[in-house]
Order: sequence, then C-alpha cells, then structure tokens
Amino acid sequence: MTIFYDVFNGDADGICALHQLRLVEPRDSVLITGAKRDIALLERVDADSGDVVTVLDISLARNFAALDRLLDRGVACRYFDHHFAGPIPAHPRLQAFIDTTPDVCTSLLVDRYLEGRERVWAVVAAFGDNLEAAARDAAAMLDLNELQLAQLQGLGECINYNAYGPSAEDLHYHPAELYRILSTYSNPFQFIIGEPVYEVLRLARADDLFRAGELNAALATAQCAVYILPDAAWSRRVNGEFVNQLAVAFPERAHAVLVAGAQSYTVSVRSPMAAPRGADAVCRGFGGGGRAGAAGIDALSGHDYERFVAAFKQAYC
Ligand SMILES: [Mn+2]
Repeated sequence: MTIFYDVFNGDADGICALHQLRLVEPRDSVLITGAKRDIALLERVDADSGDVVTVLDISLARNFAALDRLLDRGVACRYFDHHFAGPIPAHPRLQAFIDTTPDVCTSLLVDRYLEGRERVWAVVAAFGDNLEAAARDAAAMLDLNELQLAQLQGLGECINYNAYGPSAEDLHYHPAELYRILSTYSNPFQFIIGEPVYEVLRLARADDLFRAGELNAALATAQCAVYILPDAAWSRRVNGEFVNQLAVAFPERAHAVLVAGAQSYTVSVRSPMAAPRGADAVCRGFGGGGRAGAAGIDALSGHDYERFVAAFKQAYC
C-alpha cells in the first residue's frame, strides 16, 4: 500500500502550501515538520519503493542527500520550494517546482500548480513570508476588501510567529498540530473568527513584540541596523517577526537581528525591501543560508560577531 509523506516547513508558507494542496488532493499522510529552522526534514522520512513524498518550503540544498536516497529507493517525490536549491537531481521520479525569485513563496508556487483553486491560503502565506506586494497581487482576483486583507495578513503573521523557536518543543503549538487544526477550515475567515487557538497565538505574539519594541539598536544608520535580543524564550519566538516588522518599517534599510544564546548567536538578516539582494551571500559566509531577501545563521560564534557586523556593513552600508 502506498504511504504518503508530507514534509513541510512549520511556518505559514509551509503550512498553507500543504493546506492548499490537501484541500484539492485529500490524502491520509504522515506529517513531518518542525520549527522554522528545522529544515533538514527529509532525512526523517522512512519511505519505501512506491511511496509518495511531497516536500514543501525547505531548501533542496540542505536535503539533497536524503532526496537522492529516496529517489534511488524508488520513492516518488514532488518538491515545491523558493529557497536556494543548488543542483537539482535529474530523476524521472522527481517533480521539482523550484523558483528562487524574491517575490514568490512556496504557497504561490503551489497556487500556480493548482491554478489558483485555493488561492486565499496562498495570500495568507505570502503575507506570512513578508511578501506584502505579492500577497496583494495574488488577492486581486478574490474581491476582498481592505479589512479582509488585513485579517489575512494578521493570520499569516500569527501562523508564522508560531514557527519561530529553537525547536518544535519551544513553540506554542507543534506545527503539525497547528496544521491539523487549520486543515479543518477551508475558509480562513472562519478560523480567524471562531478558532480559540488563533486567539492564543494573537495575544502571545502581541506580548512578545511589545518587549522587542522596547530594545535599542546595537548599530543603526540610514542603510543598515543591528539588534541584539537577550537569551530568553520570548526572544527566540519573536526574532523572525521582529526583523520582518523592521524590514517593513524601514524599507530602504538592511537589518540583522541576533539572539544571544549560551555559546553563540542565531542571526536573521533581511536585505532592504526596496532592493532585496545579498542576504544569502552574507549568511553563507558564516555557515548560514537562505534567500536573496531573507537569510539566517543558526550559530554565529561570539568571536565572529565583529567579522559578521563588518561583512553586513560592507554588503549594505
Ligand atoms: Mn517560505
């Protein structure tokens, strides 16, 4: 019997991409996901010949070896993603939908694949991935008013907020659980109005953002700014959302938000929204990765802090 595996990033883009797909193609599937930074997910799939794996919103570069193994074993794989991919295996059992241009997200690639049939969830995801213009473009056909668009934006941001933390255990809801709850709603406005889980996420997010808003920048010029958040659970949850808010508030400026840990910093970099380029290159120099507009480093040692700030300033200031 064929077993279906759905492997997806635990953020809004990953969850909404799967939701769109499963609204159109319902399947009983094994769910494999984690916190936003848990992207080496494919190695957790124990599939056999004849099984089908769908992969959503995790970099192929970081999952290449596991993908190669699955394909060799006779597993059919469908891969949707917008992160840096590296070489894509040419294999008859692989269908790859990969597009790394800065104004697409995985849910918009799935929307393309589904010819817009569950577009409203792609709009939620694009807002969650901080692609406001792309979200509004995608929503143009849907005849939504400004209040509804603002509600979808809040929903995307809240689902996304839930995925930020060092591991799935630190999140308010495990992304697989959040997906299961969300998957019972075909209409996002019913989730927004009636789902208690949404109220919990909304209040927690507002509290964390308030704390971040009280901090001063470690460095701030017209072109770039660096913030350092303390070693605390709320910092680890809020940093991604905080950096996105800064990016929107100061579209001409590049941002780096660091979260202090026991041994090292985790780093989120956003290039200026007005000129989204270079974030992935800056982060790759320190063992990280991502996209031109948004990238990160899992562990930046304290010794490398000055070197990182110099590289960041050189790229943007
Ligand atoms: Mn994404």
